[in-house]
Amino acid sequence: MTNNNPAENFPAGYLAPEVWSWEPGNGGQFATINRPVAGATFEKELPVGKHPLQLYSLGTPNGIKVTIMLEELLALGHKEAEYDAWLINIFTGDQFGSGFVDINPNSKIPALVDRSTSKPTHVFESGSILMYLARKFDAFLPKEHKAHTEALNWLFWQMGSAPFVGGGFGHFFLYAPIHIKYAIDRFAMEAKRQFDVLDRHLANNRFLAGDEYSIADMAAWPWYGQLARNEIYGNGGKFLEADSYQNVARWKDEIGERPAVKRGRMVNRMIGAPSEQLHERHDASDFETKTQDKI
Ligand SMILES: N[C@@H](CCC(=O)N[C@@H](CS)C(=O)NCC(=O)O)C(=O)O
Repeated sequence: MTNNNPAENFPAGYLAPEVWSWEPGNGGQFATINRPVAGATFEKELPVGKHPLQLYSLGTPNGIKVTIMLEELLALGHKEAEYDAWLINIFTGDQFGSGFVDINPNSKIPALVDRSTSKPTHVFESGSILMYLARKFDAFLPKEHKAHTEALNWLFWQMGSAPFVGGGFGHFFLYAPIHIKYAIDRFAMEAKRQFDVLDRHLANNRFLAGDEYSIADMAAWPWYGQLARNEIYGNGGKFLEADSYQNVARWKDEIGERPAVKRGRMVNRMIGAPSEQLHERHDASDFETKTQDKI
């Protein structure tokens, strides 16, 4: 702490103690579920469907990276990419059930189990899942040396940058119980800087790895594309003037038109128009028959 004058702190009078202690229920969106310790809080087996790939997720930006990839793989004709997508509602604490924690000890969606291997393979971290699927199906990760490296550069860039957009900007703009100018200014500046990084790169590149659409685009679009479409964090995209980044706008429109992207973003989605919410996906036909407006 650089400011040790409690009167100037927020809330006034606050002085950070030498050792932090947990006060549950600070009023924020995740206050009732987040804790400073890891591990399961209750016993619950996860359901298992008929397909080789079992996805346990929610239709957040990190979640739909994976459903977009799976839908793209299926669109390419990879039948072994068929999957069951089960809903993990992080707002009610499903991520702390023993079955989920067994797959992802970090208690965050998305988590994938590949049951086509001799023993089921557990995969967590959205970037790791994208790489796992790209390698398994030899798709959406360019082979040419430079493009391959660029795809991984931008994939890892996105994985490192997302917490500033989500946990930083999104949290303090939408989820925090109060608006703190300092926090919003700090993270809005960083989010805009990231948009500018993308915009300058996309001025000379159709996709993040160059000419080839790749897992790097699938990782970045759910964040920057959806933020620019004002589909996450309320009117956060407007607040950041995300539509002023014209190369990002061109890229987000092109990717947003892909049928697999349109399908992928519906899976495990719990907000927005009922016709765009497919809470669980077990069959390709579910997009026609099982959206929330039809059941
Ligand atoms: N780095 C992880 C982040 C995953 C993540 O933050 N997931 C959020 C939803 S987007 C979550 O499960 N939050 C639940 C919680 O924090 O308890 C990844 O990319 O997979």
